Parts: sequence; structure tokens; C-alpha cells
Amino acid sequence: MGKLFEPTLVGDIAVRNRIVMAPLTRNRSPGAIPNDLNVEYYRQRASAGLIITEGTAITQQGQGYADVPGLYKPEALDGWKRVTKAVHEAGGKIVVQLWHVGRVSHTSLQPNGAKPVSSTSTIAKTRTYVINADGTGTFTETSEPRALDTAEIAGIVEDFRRAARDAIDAGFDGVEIHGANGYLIDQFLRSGVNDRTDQYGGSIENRARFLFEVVDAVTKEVGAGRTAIRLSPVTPSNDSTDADPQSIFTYVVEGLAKYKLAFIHVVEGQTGGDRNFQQGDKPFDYKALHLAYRKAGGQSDWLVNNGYDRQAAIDAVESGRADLVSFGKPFIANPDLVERLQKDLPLNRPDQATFYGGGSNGYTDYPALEEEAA
Ligand code: 8OZ
Repeated sequence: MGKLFEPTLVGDIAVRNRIVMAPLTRNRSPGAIPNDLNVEYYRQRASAGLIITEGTAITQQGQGYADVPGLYKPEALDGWKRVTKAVHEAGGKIVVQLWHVGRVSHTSLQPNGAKPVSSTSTIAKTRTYVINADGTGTFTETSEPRALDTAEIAGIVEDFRRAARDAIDAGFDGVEIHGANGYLIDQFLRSGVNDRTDQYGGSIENRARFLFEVVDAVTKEVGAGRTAIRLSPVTPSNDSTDADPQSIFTYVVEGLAKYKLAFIHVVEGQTGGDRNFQQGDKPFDYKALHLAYRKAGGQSDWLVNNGYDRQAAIDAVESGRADLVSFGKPFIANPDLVERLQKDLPLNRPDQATFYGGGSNGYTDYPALEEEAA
């Protein structure tokens, strides 16, 4: 079982094991500002080799759900400083997930009630989460987006750069660019979403242009060894479809090979669901994707995600199929997941009802083993 529990260097980040806490939206940061409860939640999970925070909006425009944190207010950066300090004091490492939701938003969350922006002006058939006047939360249809003008795109790239800088200044060990799950970068990648006729639409090269501009800007700002990206080649989340995911994601990873990123995070199958989910006319070949990346000279760690259990994670790392494995739901319910996996002890089960929104219940009150024994 060895390797999974051994230290390694992930880009510039020294980690004490290869178990990663996956990004998990929890909607517990009112005003987009990380608070004491969030500090406690991340501190409890610091024995992960690396924590990837929940998606964190780079701008208010990039925000699509109520009560998710941001990086665009001084108070939010102060809140994150307390989170990074707590994780570091507990011996952990933490990167922030840089998020722009694109069209997966609602006018009530946008600056001046404006339309959300995207690669397209077609509405996503998906829902988002807003807070009503009486303080209760509800899921609601997303608002119709506005397709970004070609000339505006550089401004969004700049927003990613600035957020990455602010993140490092707030004490993060690095950043993960959110390129997955039907959000803005994915809205450019996907043939079923991107209907542009400028240099950001049409061919694979054009649809991937925005992603590479973001990677370029962020790596130049904070260093490739502190930059990572998350991709979800077949995930249909947020109305995301592609006729031929294998081709575009192969092009993407081959292009990423020249950057010495900290890691490439690949969601295998449908995020949080079916590992065998398929888009296009054939099953996605993750092994071929990894091989294409290595053949192109890519040296970054390959981080895999989705439905791994202890044995699958051990096997993935021992076989070299992956360098790191991330766990989502198991980290919600087990603050000391690493110890439980190491000792092969039973796991607490996560409660779906408390995933999104609320307080400490279902957030910071899952017991660690020592608390259970006490
Ligand atoms: C669940 C609920 C809301 C957002 C993602 C950031 O899928 C999310 C998300 C997940 O990447």
C-alpha cells in the first residue's frame, strides 16, 4: 500500500502523502468571505497531502451560487489568510481553486444585476442556488447569458492572473484553475456550448485558446510549479456537451505538456457520479490521455478523481497510472481520512442533506477517530 502514503514534491509543493482533498462546494461563506467556521473545516482536514479549496470566484462576475467564497474583496483575502495559516500550522498544504462560472449564474448574483457572461448567449439548462429575501436558499434556473465580445476576453484572463497573485499573497501554496464541470473555461472548450465565430470558437485550437491564455497568464504570475488545472473530459454538468471529447482533451493535455505545472487533475467519468459515463460515440480513454501527455513531454503529477476507494487509490498510484488521488465526499465526512485509509478503518458516511449551505451541522461536526474513541 506504500506509495499513496509517502511524501512527494508536487511541482513546488512538498506534500506528506499523495491523498488530495478534492474541491467541494459547501455554500457556507456568506458575502463570499471565508469565516471562522471555514477556517475550522479546512484545519480539521489538514492531514490531506494537499487540500484543494472549494471553487472560489475570481470576481463577482465569476460567482454563480450564493454563499460560495471569493477572492475579490479585501475581507475575503483576510479570511483566506486565516485559512491558509491554520492549515499550515497543522502541517498541511492548500491550493485555491480559481473559478469563473460563466453562464452558470443568476442576475441576482451579478454586478448591477447584469447578465452572466459566457462563450455563448444560449442559456444553460441547469440550476443554481440563490438566497431569497427572507434568507432561505432555493435552487433556480440560471439566467440568460451574454456572449463575451472578443475584445473582452483579455480582461477575464487578467482577472484570473490577479486572483492568482492575490491567492499566493494570502498564503496559498498554489492555485488550481477550474477548467471542469461546465463552467467558463469548459464553456469555451465544448463543441456543444461554444458557438462563436471568432478566434475563440470553431476549431479545437480556437476552443482551447482561452484555456491556454489563462494558463499562460497564471503561470507567468505565480510560477508553473504553483499552478494546476482541473479537467472533466466527459462530465455533462451544467449542460456541457462535446461531440468528440477525446480529440479536444488530447490537444489540451499535449499543449499543457510544455508548462511544468504542479499537477493535472482529471475527473474520470461524470463528476461525483458514473465513472463509465460517456460523451460522443465511444468510451473515453483516460489511459490514452495520460500517455499522450507523457509522450508530449509532460512531467507534471497526474491527479485522478471520482469514486476512488482505498484499494483503487493504492492500485492507481502503485501501478503508475496516477501520481495522486483526490477524494471528495469521503473528505466531507472524514476529517482524518488519511489516517483511516492508512489503518484501513471504517469511514463515516456523508449526509447529502447538509452538503450545500447551513452551519456546522454536517460541516465541522463529523468526528475524527480519536473523538469517536473518546
Ligand atoms: C456542486 C454544486 C455547486 C458547484 C463544480 C463548483 O461542480 C462545482 C459545484 C459543485 O465544480
